Amino acid sequence: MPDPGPEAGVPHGRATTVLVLNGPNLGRLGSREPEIYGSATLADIAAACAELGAELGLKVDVRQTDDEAELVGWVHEAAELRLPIVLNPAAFTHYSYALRDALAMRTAPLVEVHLSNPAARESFRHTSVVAGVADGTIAGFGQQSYLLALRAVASLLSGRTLG
Ligand code: CA2
Repeated sequence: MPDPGPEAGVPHGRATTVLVLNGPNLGRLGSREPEIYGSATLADIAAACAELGAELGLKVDVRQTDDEAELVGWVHEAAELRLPIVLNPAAFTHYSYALRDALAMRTAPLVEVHLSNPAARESFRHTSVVAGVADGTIAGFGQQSYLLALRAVASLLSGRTLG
């Protein structure tokens, strides 16, 4: 792939694209365990992200896969094009060093999100191998976690996050 240049992923009068990437089983949201994950489907979340993205001047590209290799491929794409990522790695959060290594190659903002609060659940969910390479993590707010993450990306892109 050709070098995307120093300004790739940064707006020039057109919206920056944010990849909103979702790992295994999240395509089945809304069907089971609403007390843990809420009743919104991934399509509902995608629609809410698109609406907020438009307000923030961001184009939102929501994807889901059950396949680790496909997710790693999308992260490579984001790294090459310098696109910001909002990522719910789902179960990959807790053990995918391949995903972590791919994420470590990127330079644009990365916000990890979870619908539930993994820290308040089983001990195997207390470790995120992704968190250490993310700009930050938002967890426990259902579909609002994604919207808060988009706001964090907008803030990071404008350089205002810690101000
Ligand atoms: O809370 C989150 O967003 C999680 O990333 C969800 C993952 C879980 O492994 C993480 O520890 C926390 C699980 C996603 C399962 O998706 C479902 C979809 C439909 C019905 C039930 C679960």
